[in-house]
Amino acid sequence: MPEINDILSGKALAGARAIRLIEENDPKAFELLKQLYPHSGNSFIIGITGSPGVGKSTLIDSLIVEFRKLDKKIAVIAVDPSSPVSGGAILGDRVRMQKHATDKNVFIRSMASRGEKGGLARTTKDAAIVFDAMGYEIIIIETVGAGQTQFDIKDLAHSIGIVTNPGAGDGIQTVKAGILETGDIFIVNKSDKPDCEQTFQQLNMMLNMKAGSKTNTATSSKTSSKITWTPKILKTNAQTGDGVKELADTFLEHFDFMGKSTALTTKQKEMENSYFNALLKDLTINKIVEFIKTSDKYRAVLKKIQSREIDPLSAAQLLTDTIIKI
Ligand SMILES: Nc1nc2c(ncn2[C@@H]2O[C@H](COP(=O)(O)OP(=O)(O)OP(=O)(O)O)[C@@H](O)[C@H]2O)c(=O)[nH]1
Ligand SMILES: [Mg+2]
Repeated sequence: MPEINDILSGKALAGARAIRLIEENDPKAFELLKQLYPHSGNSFIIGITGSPGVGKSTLIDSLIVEFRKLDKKIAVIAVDPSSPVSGGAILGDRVRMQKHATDKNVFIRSMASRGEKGGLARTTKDAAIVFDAMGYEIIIIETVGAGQTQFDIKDLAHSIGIVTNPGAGDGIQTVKAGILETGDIFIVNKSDKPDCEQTFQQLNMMLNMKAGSKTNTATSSKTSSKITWTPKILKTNAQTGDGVKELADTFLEHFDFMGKSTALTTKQKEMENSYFNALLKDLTINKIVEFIKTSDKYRAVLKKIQSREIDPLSAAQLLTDTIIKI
């Protein structure tokens, strides 16, 4: 098990060991995280999300350049990078972000889905705690898609950048996936491609419509005077770095904005709640199943399934309804 002090003093090897324990779902990781948690809560966590192949990794690579100019220590967690579009896979991401491989102030880690226990969201959160405790000022999480599960990028990051590309339909898709609500900064990447301006305008219109509908409902309530962040839209070329400085500045501006209002504290609380709920789910589920299995009812129902008196689906329903009555 890595030394806690080595992690806290930012030693890369100790950090890498901790992340490995998390990935392997080693019980030692749980104990380690308990000790690290009090030292976390200082990083600015950015989520970069968008469809496969929109250029998230390339953009992050360019963002690192900008953040390094500001002397920030950065960690990147690339979540489940397995898109078929770009050839996917962990190796691809490492290659794309390789120019920072020798910079000791940059830590890039890919994490693959294990499809078990709280899934990738919890593993990602665990890894973010390690990087946070190690003293990385900025943590960037790259994920494909947002708003699809109960515990996802909005529960992991303070600020969310949604990446799209120029071209018909992509803006519409964004809305369809219901992620318009989730984004703090919208990025039209691959600005070298045709129709960039059109996609920009399309997004702009959609965001204005959303803002308009919100204002209408807010005027009748006392919250109308509450200062809120207006989502920004930016155009970038991740390959040349065009517009990426503005993007880095906008992320920092958003963080600053949150810190000056109640938004940051509210967000932190939401993030903690989600993590706690995910942990609770993971820890209780096995216990409950084990408990149910010791009951006479379980045995009786099992017999009925075997004699085909009842189907397993109705049986599962019946059992959970009768045993768990809170
Ligand atoms: N023309 C152009 N190509 C770009 C730009 N940004 C990225 N690309 C290319 O788009 C392809 C996909 O880029 P990635 O950075 O791997 O995209 P991604 O969103 O991380 O992909 P996944 O992680 O697989 O979902 C690569 O071939 C990049 O070189 C850009 O601004 N302009
Ligand atoms: Mg990628």
